[in-house]
Amino acid sequence: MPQHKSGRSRITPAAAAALAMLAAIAVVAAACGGGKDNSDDALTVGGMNETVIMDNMQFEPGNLQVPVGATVTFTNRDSATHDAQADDESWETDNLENGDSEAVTFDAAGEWLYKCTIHPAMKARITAVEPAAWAESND
Ligand SMILES: [Cu+2]
Repeated sequence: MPQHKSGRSRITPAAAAALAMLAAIAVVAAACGGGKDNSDDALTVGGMNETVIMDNMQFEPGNLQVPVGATVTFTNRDSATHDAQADDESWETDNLENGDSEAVTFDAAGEWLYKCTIHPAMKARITAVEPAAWAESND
């Protein structure tokens, strides 16, 4: 039997500190990695004034259709700070804390996938359609 060499396999204080730091980073990374992609949820057909709630690391409704000219108000009800930014960066909100809201008006037809830049896995979709198309999908 090889003689146990005292200290050889013990964790040094520096190593322990490094491990503690890695554990802390892992916790933060897990928090930052949160978020759910709701962009392919069943379509919600909305009107001229709609609200998208940010809560539980999700946008709700996640797949919203509005008529051209509609205003969508993003409201954060989560403990985490969120924003909303179109993937093509044609529109975005400021960082919204719990209780904050910001309105975005959709003046042109289009379809936008968007995300929270703080939690990029938190994704959703907004489609703005001409009123005739909106009425059709609303039948
Ligand atoms: Cu977020």
